[in-house]
Amino acid sequence: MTLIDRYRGRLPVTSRTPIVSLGEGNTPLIRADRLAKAAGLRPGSVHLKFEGTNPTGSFKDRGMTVAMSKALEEGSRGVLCASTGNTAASASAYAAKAGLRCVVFLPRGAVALGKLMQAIMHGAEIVEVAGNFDAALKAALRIAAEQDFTVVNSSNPFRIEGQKTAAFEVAEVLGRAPDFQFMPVGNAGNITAYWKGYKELGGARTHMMGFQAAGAAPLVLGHMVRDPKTVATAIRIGDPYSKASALAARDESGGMIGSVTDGQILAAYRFLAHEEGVFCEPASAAGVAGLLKLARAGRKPRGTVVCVLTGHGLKDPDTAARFAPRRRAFTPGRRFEL
Ligand code: AN7
Repeated sequence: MTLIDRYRGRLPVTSRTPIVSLGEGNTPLIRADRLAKAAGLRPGSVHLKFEGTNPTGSFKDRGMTVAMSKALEEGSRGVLCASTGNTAASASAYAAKAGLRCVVFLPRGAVALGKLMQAIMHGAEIVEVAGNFDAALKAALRIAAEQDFTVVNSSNPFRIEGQKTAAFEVAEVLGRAPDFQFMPVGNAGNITAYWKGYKELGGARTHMMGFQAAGAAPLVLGHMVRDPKTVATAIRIGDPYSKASALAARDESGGMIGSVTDGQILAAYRFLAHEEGVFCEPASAAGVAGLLKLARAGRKPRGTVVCVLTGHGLKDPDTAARFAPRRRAFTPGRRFEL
């Protein structure tokens, strides 16, 4: 069953909406006892919502199935987005499936290799922007409005509607919403979507704990960042579109939005792959880095904890390659000691 069919009653679709699906959603919630131990928490209290198993390898697919289905229903002439990579990869694939034109505005030199390859293979029209994501988004919104293209960034409310289904899945598996949720924050659509999802389930109780990279932390600093910098290119965003709803999620839930350094992000990224067997992309590890940072400062969460891992590690082979281990040589015919 498609994600839209599974949650049809809670999504803005009708029997006339043509569904564009690639088999998104229904991602695993993985018990993470080594992570729990590292954070000083009880076994069984920490889970990873691994969104890397979505069709294009990120959570964007949940929103894209709804946004693309609605674009098709509305007779759109084409879709357009600005992206740090994952939105572009997802839009490219779903537009290919829908048979719609897809134009992606990408910050030059700042998109992980795997994401760029996805956009290329799905036949998107790629526009290189001489500037960062914030400049690309501004241009994309203006050009799409002028020329009547459908924007499939998270400014499109159908994206948020689709992405809130992840909260439903988490609550279904746990039997109720978690006490704490740790997640990365970039353009701030996903924290907005999860909070909407938990609220729709009633009795919202999950503390929303969002983490930005220290070099790209406008929601922590309280002002936009002109030249955002971080190894986690997915969240290299200085002026988040959904900042108001992200701050509302933080305040309504009694949560926080904090920052983690690139060193903390890469340590969490490596820990998850090494100790939990889950390979996510660097940005995805920001929430886990935040959990470990708070735990080390003696601010341990109580109850059940979910960390959202937003994208697959294979998206960004160049960052993984930095961790090249010692390699041993084998010569055929010689004995090899294990
Ligand atoms: C892996 O693709 O903004 O806070 O243009 O790819 O909802 O923006 C990606 C964001 C977290 C942040 N993790 O989510 C884009 C883009 C990964 C991401 C985020 C992104 P939002």
